[in-house]
Amino acid sequence: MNEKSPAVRSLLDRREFIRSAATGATIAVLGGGIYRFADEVLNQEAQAAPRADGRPRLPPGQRLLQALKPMGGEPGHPSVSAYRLKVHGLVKEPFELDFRTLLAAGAVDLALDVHCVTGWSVFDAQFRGVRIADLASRAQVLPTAKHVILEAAHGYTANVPLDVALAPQNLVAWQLGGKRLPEAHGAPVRAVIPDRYFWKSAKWLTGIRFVAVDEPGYWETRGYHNRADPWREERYG
Ligand SMILES: Nc1nc2c(c(=O)[nH]1)N[C@H]1C(S)=C(S)[C@@H](COP(=O)(O)O)O[C@H]1N2
Ligand SMILES: [Mo]
Repeated sequence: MNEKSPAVRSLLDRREFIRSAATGATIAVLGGGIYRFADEVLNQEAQAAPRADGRPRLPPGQRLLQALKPMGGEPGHPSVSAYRLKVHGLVKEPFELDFRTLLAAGAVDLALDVHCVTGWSVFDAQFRGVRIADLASRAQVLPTAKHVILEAAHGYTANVPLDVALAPQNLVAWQLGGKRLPEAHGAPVRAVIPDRYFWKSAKWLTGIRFVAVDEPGYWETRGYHNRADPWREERYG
């Protein structure tokens, strides 16, 4: 394999090509050579294309997949009619939304990169949801709040500092890839915190609680890193 030949480089600039490379397709290039592009080529391209903040798009030690992998967990109640999201804790105006009200609370469609601690990442996963920041401003978070606890079915929780939680790419999401979120991925509603390892993205979300003192969650109390920044490889605590 010759990654540096100009023909290969120019092909690599084309998105469509990158997609076919991801499938491991065999490609004939100018000059008659046949190159089989393994996933590593795509991963090297991903490493080379930095984010707006200058970080490599693919964090260290991660490998790109084409779609989210269901990683398990104990699902909550699947029914949308029974669904409630509670926004509470250190806020001036706590509130609860049912599914219909949530859908009408200012939905956005975002293409988000996610990074699982087990080593896979997905680029541009299409989520529809409401920004956590919008829910927070509606609740009027008190100045004493410093951390956010994402609460899910069966007592699963994940913690993030308030400033991290309020980043504009963080969602409470009910659609993935233009379709209703599959149950395995957290239906009816999950959190998405793309810039932290994916365990922070609580599936089967039931509440967002603002607190003064940090509360390490399900994985954070089982040996995983409290901050979980994929670019620092904060996998284990
Ligand atoms: N409620 C709940 N949320 C959860 C989990 C869980 O077990 N329960 N697992 C976490 C972990 S470890 C990961 S990697 C992601 C996986 O999300 P996915 O199954 O949609 O890929 O969900 C996170 N959210
Ligand atoms: Mo995970």
